[in-house]
Amino acid sequence: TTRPAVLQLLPFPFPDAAERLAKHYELIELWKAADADATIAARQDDIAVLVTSATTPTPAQLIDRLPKLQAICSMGVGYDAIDVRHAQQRGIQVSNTPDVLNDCVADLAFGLLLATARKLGHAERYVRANQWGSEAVFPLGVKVSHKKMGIVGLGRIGMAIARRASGFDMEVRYHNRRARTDVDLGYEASLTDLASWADFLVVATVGGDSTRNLVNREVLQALGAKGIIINIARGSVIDEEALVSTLVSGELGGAGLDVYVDEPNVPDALKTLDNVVILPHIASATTETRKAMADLVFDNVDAYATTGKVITPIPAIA
Ligand code: 8YV
Repeated sequence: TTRPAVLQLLPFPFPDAAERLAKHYELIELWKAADADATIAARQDDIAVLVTSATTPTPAQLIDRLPKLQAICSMGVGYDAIDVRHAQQRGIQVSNTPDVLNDCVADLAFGLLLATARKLGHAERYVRANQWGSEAVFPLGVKVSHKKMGIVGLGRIGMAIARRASGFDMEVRYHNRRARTDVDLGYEASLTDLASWADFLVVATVGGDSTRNLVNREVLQALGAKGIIINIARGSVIDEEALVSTLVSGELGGAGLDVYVDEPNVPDALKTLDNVVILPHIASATTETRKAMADLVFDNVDAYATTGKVITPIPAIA
């Protein structure tokens, strides 16, 4: 009899991860297959576990090609690329990798804030272009310490960002669908009011349909010509067309972005603006954190193989 198989959709940065998988399952590394469709068709009845990631499309159409699928284990905390509701309706467990990446994502939120407010990217280009010492005086940035930070989505990553803000003597308020009862931070029921109050607005929500275009033109205009928006969540949370036009028009002061609507495609207008810092979705991309994420993926697979339950299940989606 063939061993139950794990269908792994993407290469992981750590070779030992694959060895760990092989302990319980036959490993099918889909990206190595000459014909991915044929590989899935040939092994569909053996595949018990699917290993994917927060940014690897895992739609219902793929899930339903695997009639014996019992668990989907994803690398990453976000799950908007996975049809979790459909999987759960089929009784398939879905796991992600929460918490292990909170520090790095929150660190990068501050890296983006400092880089945008103090114009670090622009300054680097200024020096590399031998402009220092020329008539082109480098422009002043804005102070970060003691300013007002609005956090959109005060979850585990949002709380890590709030802790860092206290180290910068910043005042923090937040917007969620509902106020939290376990934090002593100010709550704004209106996102527009939060944006009007804040000097800096940091987007830390989940992605997907529930938050699509949550930060719209009105919110961006309320943040205003001296305001800066930081996005370490998902590009879909901000109306990207409104973001570009308010940055170009000067209605919005600046943006520090790690995520975009159609990655890896970044709107060209953003690449020409000196009041914008643009990064290639690297918030969790450190050796330590990606290793911890990969380990947690395979801990989930191991746990499923030995107990029938994943360790970090995504909560049931109604
Ligand atoms: C990575 C992420 O892009 O965790 C997430 O939701 O977006 C990032 O950590 C993802 O994990 C792919 O490896």
